[in-house]
Amino acid sequence: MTAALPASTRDLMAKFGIEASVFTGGPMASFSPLTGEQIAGLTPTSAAETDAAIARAHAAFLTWRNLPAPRRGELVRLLGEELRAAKEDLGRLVSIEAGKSASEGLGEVQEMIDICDFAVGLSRQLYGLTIATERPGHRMMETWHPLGVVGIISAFNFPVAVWSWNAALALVCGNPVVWKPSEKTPLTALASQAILDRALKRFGADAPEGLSQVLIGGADVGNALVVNPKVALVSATGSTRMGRIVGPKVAERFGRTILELGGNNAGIVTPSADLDMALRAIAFGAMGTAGQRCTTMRRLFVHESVYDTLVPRLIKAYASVSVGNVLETQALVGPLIDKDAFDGMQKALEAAKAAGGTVHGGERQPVGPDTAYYVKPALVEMPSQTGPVLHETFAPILYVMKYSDFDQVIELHNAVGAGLSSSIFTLDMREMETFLSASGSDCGIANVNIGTSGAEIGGAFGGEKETGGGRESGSDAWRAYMRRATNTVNYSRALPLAQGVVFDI
Ligand code: UN1
Repeated sequence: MTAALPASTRDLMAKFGIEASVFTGGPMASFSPLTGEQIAGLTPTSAAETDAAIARAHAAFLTWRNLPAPRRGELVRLLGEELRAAKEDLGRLVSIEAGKSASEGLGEVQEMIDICDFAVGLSRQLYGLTIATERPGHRMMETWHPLGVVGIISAFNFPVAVWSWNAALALVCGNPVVWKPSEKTPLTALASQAILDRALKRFGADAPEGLSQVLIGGADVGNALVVNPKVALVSATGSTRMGRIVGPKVAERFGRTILELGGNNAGIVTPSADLDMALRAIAFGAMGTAGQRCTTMRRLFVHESVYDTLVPRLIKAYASVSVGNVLETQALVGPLIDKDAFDGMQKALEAAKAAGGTVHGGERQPVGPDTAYYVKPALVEMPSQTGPVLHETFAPILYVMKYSDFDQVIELHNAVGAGLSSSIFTLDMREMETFLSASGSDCGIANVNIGTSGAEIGGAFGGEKETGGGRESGSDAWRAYMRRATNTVNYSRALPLAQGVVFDI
């Protein structure tokens, strides 16, 4: 298979110091969606090797947790430096392996750099509260301690950024990481680990062996990570179906989870919306990354008074968007990840037609060999929110519906299982505030006059309901990676009991 391996991939991997023998010759094939060509054949990590990796990580925890957090932050600072140096190469590898446009591939690496910067600052800000106590001569406070080994399961669509959100926070919080990337994107994982290895080398002997490891394989390897009691936190990104398996298994052993599952994100365009702005935001949100972000806009509610102005313009934008091989052209939309994604998309479009939808676009595009799956993004005008509209299809399909009443549209907006991201396009303060209020959007992310995707790392990222409830990245998401101890100190000569309880002996 080495003959079929595109030379550019081999050369790129060599830049990370990874020889072809590491990722060829094994039975686990992975492909570039740009051409459908096989670019790697890896050997999966065995169950015994997985357990050994977790044991190594646990041993590393016992040392790493005692290193002062700002010193741990220094490792993440170095990681950020190495990522800056490798940005172009890693971004290109993301394009090869996940099919993202050059700009989005680089954007993903930028997201990694941003979270490193955030985590470095955080390493001096792992604050606990000091709390007023009811007892004289006492002090009460809380301390945040490292938690243990963090298992990371990530998806193909953000093959490296999601790891970095977790790894950067976990490392400053005092935890080793063990990462099971998607079997569709193993090379970017190996490259990311190689970049961290460069940082570790510069960091020196304070970093224990086994602080960060990669496991190669599919669901069985993920399962070995999930059931291992030494893994204190499992942070899993993927489908709701996957979350339903992972969540209960970790809960059964009282481990912790951060679940970042499916989204069925919607936008609402109100009568006062800036339609030019809405058009651009919807186009990126719905067609960007070929509809393969968990934050992709999948449903659009347009007020009846602006429907006939906006929707024909959107249909035109859909027809004219460039679809192509992102390494050879400036195309905005790259390929679907594989044939399964294409089949899923066509099935959803058929179901939409059967439910009375009018489909614009969605056809396969003759780009590259037959093994690659490029499609025109699809805009589907739907008479109501039924059938496939209620479920996430991981492809560029935007279901567009007309609405007349604001309260009703909020209800429709919230009437799906997932609760990740949402946006409203309005210049009306009452509509905006209602959308952001307790009775508005029920999602973890609610935006005004921007799309549903493209979140910055400074905010907490995640969603409600079937999205899983986890939060990653910014704000105080770090707390999920630590354990809290409440400490009460008596510096008096008496022993008053709380709640005035008397127990004199
Ligand atoms: C994902 O699709 O899994 O908000 C994550 C965004 C990105 C992250 C998406 N920052 O679109």
